[in-house]
Amino acid sequence: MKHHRLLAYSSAGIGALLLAGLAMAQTKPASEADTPIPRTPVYHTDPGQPIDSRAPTKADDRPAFAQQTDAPYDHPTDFKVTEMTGALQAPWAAAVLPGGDVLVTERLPGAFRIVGKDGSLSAPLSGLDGLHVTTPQTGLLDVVLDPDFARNRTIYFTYFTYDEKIVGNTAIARAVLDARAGALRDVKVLMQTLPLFPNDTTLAAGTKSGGRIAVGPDGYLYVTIGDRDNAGIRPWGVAQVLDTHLGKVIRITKDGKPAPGNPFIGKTIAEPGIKALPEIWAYGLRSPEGLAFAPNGDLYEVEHGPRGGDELNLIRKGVNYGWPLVTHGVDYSGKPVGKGASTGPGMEEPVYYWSPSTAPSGLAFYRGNNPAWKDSVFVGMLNGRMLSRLTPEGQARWWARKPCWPDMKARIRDPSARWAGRGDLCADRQRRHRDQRQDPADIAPAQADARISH
Ligand SMILES: [Ca+2]
Repeated sequence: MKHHRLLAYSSAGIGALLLAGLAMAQTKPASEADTPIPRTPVYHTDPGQPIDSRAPTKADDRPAFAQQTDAPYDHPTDFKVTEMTGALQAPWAAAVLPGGDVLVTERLPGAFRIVGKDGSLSAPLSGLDGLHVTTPQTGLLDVVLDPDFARNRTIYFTYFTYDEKIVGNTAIARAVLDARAGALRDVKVLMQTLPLFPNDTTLAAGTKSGGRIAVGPDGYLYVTIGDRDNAGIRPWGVAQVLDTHLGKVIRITKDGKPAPGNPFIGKTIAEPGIKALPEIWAYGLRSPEGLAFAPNGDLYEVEHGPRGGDELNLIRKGVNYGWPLVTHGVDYSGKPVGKGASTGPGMEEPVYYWSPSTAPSGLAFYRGNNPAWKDSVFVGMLNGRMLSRLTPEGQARWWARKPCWPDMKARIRDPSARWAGRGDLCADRQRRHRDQRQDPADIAPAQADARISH
């Protein structure tokens, strides 16, 4: 039986609002690789030292600049954890509603629920008929509120398509929330990303799906789409090809149209006559799990590398982030990916990377007034089982100088969104049996129960 918990997270009376949920298995997670690298990190919290003492997965890897990886630990501040509910099934994302209730997506089976600030849990909201999100194979992914939600009650969400018993790809929809009636109304599919199917039709739904949404300061929807590759010996090169949405950040209007100013509108790709897809904003991504705007308007993304080389990227218009041509990781077999390059001309470097992998998921920028967390972004870690805090270095580079909460023993899916007065964190506490065998410390009762004070 899986256990999933929604937890409150706060510090010194000035809080953060964080949400996280279920880990979704990759085809071959780094944690199941075949080498002696420990599957679950054992973290150290010595000030000034990296928390993860394992060697990089790619033996000859070199950071492109100082502090691109292995940032030192610094204990930032005390905080406590309070459980809000332990009754969620496979939560994937959450959005905090005005008033403090939390709208949560459960991925499998797909459902929207509202977690009351008193800890109550609603029945699944009605209104999703026709999207097939409650089939066992598919389900819901992210949800965000319209910036004008208080007036228009509009939400945007991602889900998996499902047709003729075959899972498809990530789709984007909107709806109007009627919380009092427990319903979604005016559900409208905005966009179906292409191609409809992965490179391997037996690939599990949700594998390298992307599906994170961020609403830009420009009012457009930015959405990550994973490369939907089965992570075989030869990576599917779709992230480098501009006539698919796979391995991209796309940018669309709230009606699902290509947003004005997108970089590849009207452009042809290598083969004459084949147009680049007009929704593409950036490309060369692998398995993007997090997407969020910083307070200064910059857009950041986190993604799973193959084995090692999980990345934090600063996403800019038209830029190529390199997958699968360059990576700081290696194939699951231990062999190089492609030619084994870590960097290359025209390929944007991650502003920070993790190796070995920790499986970063959601992102949330701190916008509160606790000075200890000023300028911070929080990253939930799945395999890494921690909440990481990153702070800026220089003008544009962010790094994990201050990873926090390394002893959580929980997979953090989506630290999210509203930072006011208190903090909430939804933490998935599912364990893999294999992990339990590997890490005796992890067999102990999770440390994230009910309340923790540090
Ligand atoms: Ca990259």
